[in-house]
Amino acid sequence: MKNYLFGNWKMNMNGAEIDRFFKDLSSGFPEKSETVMAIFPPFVYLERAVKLAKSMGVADKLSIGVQNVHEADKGAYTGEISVKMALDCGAEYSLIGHSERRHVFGESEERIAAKVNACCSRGLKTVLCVGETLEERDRGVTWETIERQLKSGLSGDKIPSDSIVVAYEPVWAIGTGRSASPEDAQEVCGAIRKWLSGRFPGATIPILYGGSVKPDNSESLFSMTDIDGGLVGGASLDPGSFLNMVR
Ligand code: G2H
Repeated sequence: MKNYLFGNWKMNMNGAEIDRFFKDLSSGFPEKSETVMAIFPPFVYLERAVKLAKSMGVADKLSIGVQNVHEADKGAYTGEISVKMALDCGAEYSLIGHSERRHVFGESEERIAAKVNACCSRGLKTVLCVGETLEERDRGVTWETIERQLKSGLSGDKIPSDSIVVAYEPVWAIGTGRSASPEDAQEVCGAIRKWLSGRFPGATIPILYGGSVKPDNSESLFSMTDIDGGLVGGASLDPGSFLNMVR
């Protein structure tokens, strides 16, 4: 299994900051790395990020992804973008079902499944995010929650296993500075691995952990058996921290 480091910039960074990020990143970029890397900028900067990655000579190791897409190809959906548009701008990955989409924007399980299917049918690799709230953890229904999200999100019958990455992001650990302990994260990621082996027999699907990952806790999290890497928010905005976590 390869290692993964994906940076979800959320609604951060402007053009000048992105230019500086890539300049700084390229100067410290590892010549050889086994880590699959991707950055998910706000969609208005997708093309800029793709061009910068190419011009800095890192495009073969660093992919660009989109943080959200609409499931329809086109139409009267003000403010939305389609999978085709994201692909046209050079995106290789999408993030679907992030907790901020589920809980802040009220995305339903059905909509998330429709988005996963739209991405898969168009050839956009998909990071399906799952995670329980603090209330669900306290009620002891962590696994029921994750299993429901996996079952629904991956319910399509034409999902190619090599297009899917699963990110476990406990909602209570996102942007709070409070990461799950490596053991807690491993317990859930191990259960996700087991579930995925039933859904996609023989497939190797990467499982990432996300939620307040930073350079000083990444090593202990990424050393867990069923954690193949990280989906990092805040700490991915700094090129030094990003490279540190890759190393
Ligand atoms: C979880 C994570 C990235 P952060 O949302 O998806 O963000 O690392 O800031 O908790």
